[in-house]
Amino acid sequence: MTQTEIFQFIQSNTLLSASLWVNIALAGLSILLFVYMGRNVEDPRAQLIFVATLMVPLVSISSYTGLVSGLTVSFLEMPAGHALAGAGAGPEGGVFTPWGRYLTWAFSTPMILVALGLLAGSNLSKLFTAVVADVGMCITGLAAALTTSSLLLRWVWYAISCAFFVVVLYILLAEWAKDAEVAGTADIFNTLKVLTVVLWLGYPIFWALGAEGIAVLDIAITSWAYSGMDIVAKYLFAFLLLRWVVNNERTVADMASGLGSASRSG
Ligand code: RET
Repeated sequence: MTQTEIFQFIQSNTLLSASLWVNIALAGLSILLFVYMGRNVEDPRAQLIFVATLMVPLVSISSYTGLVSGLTVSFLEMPAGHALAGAGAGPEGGVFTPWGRYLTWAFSTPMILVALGLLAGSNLSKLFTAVVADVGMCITGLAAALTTSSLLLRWVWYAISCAFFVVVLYILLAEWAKDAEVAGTADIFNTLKVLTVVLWLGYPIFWALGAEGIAVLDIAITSWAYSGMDIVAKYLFAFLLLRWVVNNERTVADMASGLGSASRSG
């Protein structure tokens, strides 16, 4: 299928295309809002949290533009044994695979973790571990979606991705939760931690249930599931975090952190 045909396929499925356009609109509004909210932030650590958080809707608008245009979507023939092997939605067969999502998660989710790690007062080792495990999770998730030779190997990739995810969850739930107590940011950190853990768990669940997994959910429903989770995990998350940072800039500037003080030396 050519890119134009994929573009037309997406546009002709109103439910599917709405799930993408709505995120382009919300990401655009979030970018404007966050730039405005951050206009007077002066502390370097607070500024770093702002920049990392602002990257989330910027990556998102790029991601969804890639999907809606058909650039980062393919129709892939599923391996033998897959529920949709030999079938599929494309005119020439194949299963709708929005692989651009998984690719761009490798850029957006580390920004979420950097913002959370800074808020928790993480040291560099934990921040590094969380970020590389997260990138590993996204790239092996991409590999799962793109593997068409063997059903078993699709799920092996999926399992590897889950192993990386466990590392991220451990740092969020155990390490950073403790660090945030020491840093004096436990309240806001715990709220964002719960929001993050609950929502992020939804992604592998919907991947498994969607067309690329066991295919009990249709592609438009799966796309809405991701888009809905994205709205909360990205824009609402970012808004809550940034609103807190603006109102508590002093706390951020003075907090105990394993990364040292970002604002003053000595
Ligand atoms: C995949 C499939 C393989 C197993 C696992 C996954 C986890 C994905 C997650 C994605 C989070 C994305 C977010 C995006 C917002 O920008 C790749 C679906 C574990 C946790 C928060």
